[in-house]
Amino acid sequence: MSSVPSAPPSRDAHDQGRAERSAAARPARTRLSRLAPRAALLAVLGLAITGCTPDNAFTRLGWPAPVTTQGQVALTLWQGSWIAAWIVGAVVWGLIIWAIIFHRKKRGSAAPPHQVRYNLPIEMLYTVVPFIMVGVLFFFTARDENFIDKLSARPAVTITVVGYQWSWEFQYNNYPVPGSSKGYVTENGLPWSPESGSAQLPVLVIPKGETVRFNLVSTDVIHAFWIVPFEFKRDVIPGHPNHFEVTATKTGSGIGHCTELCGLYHSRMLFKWRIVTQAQFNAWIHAQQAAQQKAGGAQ
Ligand SMILES: [Cu+2]
Repeated sequence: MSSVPSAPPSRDAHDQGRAERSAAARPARTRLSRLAPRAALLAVLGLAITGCTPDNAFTRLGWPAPVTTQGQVALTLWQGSWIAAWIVGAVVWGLIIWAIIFHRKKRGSAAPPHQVRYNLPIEMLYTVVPFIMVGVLFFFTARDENFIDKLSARPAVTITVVGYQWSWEFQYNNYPVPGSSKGYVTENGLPWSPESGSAQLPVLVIPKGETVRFNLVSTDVIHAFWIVPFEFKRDVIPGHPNHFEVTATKTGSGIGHCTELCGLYHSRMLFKWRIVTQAQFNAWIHAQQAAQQKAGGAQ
């Protein structure tokens, strides 16, 4: 009886397989190591292009130019996610092409290419790496969501947005109108119609550079409040007030939407929005106060 234990035959076969594999992989590896810096350079160039070129629909990947600090954060998350997706895509495509080129069946050989299975390090790699990627995306999403959802203790302007079938009412709670039914500046209007078009839509005016809080309430069904370049929308739910804040970074105007199918005239549930300078806002709100006090309520 021999005292030297013999290695199991499968181990020999495994070692041999590994030796063959490493011999075959050597030229591929040198080529890969030459390609890697170029791929890295391309990735850095991609980042530089997105960061340095003028702000346009292409670099924003289809998004409109944001008009608030919160919108800018959402846009950066959108762009960052695309850059991450492209880098992952490039690595995966690179590996696929590498496998196709360097691990195909050899010409003139009847045998199939070397078959590999149960490679623990590789299996661990492709299990752990996706977890890391999800973790990274989760981190940036949670961080930005917290920023976008943050409510300040003392917003400069508070507006209660009332959604109803099929229009909006904007209540400027901190701007009193003595003697009116609501007691503060209230803007309302009519849904879009074929006769009057946008002429009678309600108007929302907010100042640039100030914290504006929106309190969202509904009197009937679920609506959703959406100003496209806010890069943000939020549901307006009966019995469940929602809130959010923005700080506008530029002046502008446009049409806001209801973005939750709420019935027959959902598509007509529009409003006009304007972001104006603080001086213009003050002039506008004083004019509204005077006009509404004269009229004895909402105009
Ligand atoms: Cu609606």
